[in-house]
Amino acid sequence: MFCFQCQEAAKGTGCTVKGVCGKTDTCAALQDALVHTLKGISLYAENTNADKKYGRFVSQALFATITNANFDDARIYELILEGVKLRNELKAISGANVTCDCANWIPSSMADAIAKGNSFGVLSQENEDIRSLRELLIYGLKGIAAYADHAYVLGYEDTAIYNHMFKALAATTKDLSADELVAMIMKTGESAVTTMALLDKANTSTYGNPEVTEVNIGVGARPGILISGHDLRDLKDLLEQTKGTGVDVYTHSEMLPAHYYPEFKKYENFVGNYGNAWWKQDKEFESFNGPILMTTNCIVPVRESYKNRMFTTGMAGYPGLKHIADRKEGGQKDFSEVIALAKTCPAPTQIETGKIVGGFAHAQVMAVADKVVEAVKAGAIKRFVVMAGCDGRHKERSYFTEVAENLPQDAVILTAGCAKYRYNKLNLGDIGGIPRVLDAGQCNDSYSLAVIALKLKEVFGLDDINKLPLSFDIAWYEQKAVAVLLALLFLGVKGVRLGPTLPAFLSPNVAKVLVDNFDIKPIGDVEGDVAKIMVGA
Ligand code: FSO
Ligand code: SF4
Repeated sequence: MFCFQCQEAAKGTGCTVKGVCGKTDTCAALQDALVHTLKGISLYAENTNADKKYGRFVSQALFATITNANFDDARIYELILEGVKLRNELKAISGANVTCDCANWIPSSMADAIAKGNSFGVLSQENEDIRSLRELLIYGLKGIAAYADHAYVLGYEDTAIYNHMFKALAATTKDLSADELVAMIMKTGESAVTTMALLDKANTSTYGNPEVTEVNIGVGARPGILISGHDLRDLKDLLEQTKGTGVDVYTHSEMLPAHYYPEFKKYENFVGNYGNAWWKQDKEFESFNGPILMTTNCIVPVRESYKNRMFTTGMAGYPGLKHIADRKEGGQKDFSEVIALAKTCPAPTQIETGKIVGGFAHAQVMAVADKVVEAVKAGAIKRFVVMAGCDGRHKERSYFTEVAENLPQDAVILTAGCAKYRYNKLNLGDIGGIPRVLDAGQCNDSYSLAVIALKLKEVFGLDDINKLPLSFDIAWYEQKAVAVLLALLFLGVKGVRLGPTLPAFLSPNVAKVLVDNFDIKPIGDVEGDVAKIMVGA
């Protein structure tokens, strides 16, 4: 295997024996064979007016290959078989004669698919710059795919997003120049903005606009179910089905922002958030005592002690865990087994107490825009620092906690994604009632931060987003963060600091293109970075 798609790639170069994430070499090969198949679908779909079902499939299958989403060989192989079937349908519809292997291969067995993945993996492209550009493109698409699937689940789709996915995936099979690939990457940034905007519309139209909320981080005395991942519709079904059963529902990691939505506040058994970011789950799932439902990534290698009470659903998967089937159209998923199990479990063990505050998505911030603008004009707020993205295991990530602690009192942190767990319990105070850490929501809600920035640009009458008193100090881990980064670049944001390390998939030449054109920089030492951030350097 060779995989270097996430920030924790072994030795900062790539996982070759087994993923640091736990992905086995067979699963990695199957995922590579799946992406190969999706390229075949795309080569036919890009020139046909393909039905939405093809775009939906490509989104869901790409989503399954995101870091920590699906470790289940059998499920990935099923997706390959389904993909080949859909590709052959499109082949017949288009009547085109495409010679690429990805457009024609037919797996005879799982072993055959593994062999295919091994011969068409990342390293099959020998030119390191072309490899780097193609993979950057694919990783951006994976992030978009995840967000597009969340929007689809809520009934929101946009064929332009699917069409771009086809074009871009097809582009990775063609003999394109570096410049042409860079242009496709920029278009992918545009598509990431469109997709995050669509998901924002889906979430807020369905569940209301997030509002300022205090979230309990302690526990109650009743048994509970812990829901993690990003899928809000799964949460809605679970809340409906646990109502009046005596079972409480808690969020973990990226599900925390669900508490900010008016629709979910209606449930008296939706009691709080348990624990921290995804990578601490091996300890926190143990002490939670009750069932855990993973709706999306991030799953870490599952311990025996809670294996029997952990479930996956949607595109998440893990061998040996029970998988809750998809809902029938218009219906709900059936969580009765999860609820029945919860009733036999003790209440969660308390690991902390208190509250955290969040809910500062665009509508809520706009509602207090006057106050914010006044604080900037009066000099009470000197700088906004976007510290969105992901958390992860690396010790170097304490950098982000220390930056948060060391920023002067007149700096406000704008956050989204699980990166927030590095500083959202620090009690950094407020500026005239405006908290110094404003949490917009999940990683996809980075879109909200962009909307807020564009609004501030308008209010201050500026012609360039980079003239705002705004800096970006982004933590990344997996491919959704790549999509968010490409979206920022498309929006013209310059000078983003990226850490804890730069992506292993950027070759020196491609990294140089990003530095030269967008002034992307690696994080440095805390003191130096804080000083530079405060003067916009
Ligand atoms: Fe975190 Fe995982 Fe949301 Fe990612 S839970 S790391 S960017 O999947 O998706 O922020
Ligand atoms: Fe390694 Fe990350 Fe790939 Fe997992 S997803 S195999 S940790 S590079």
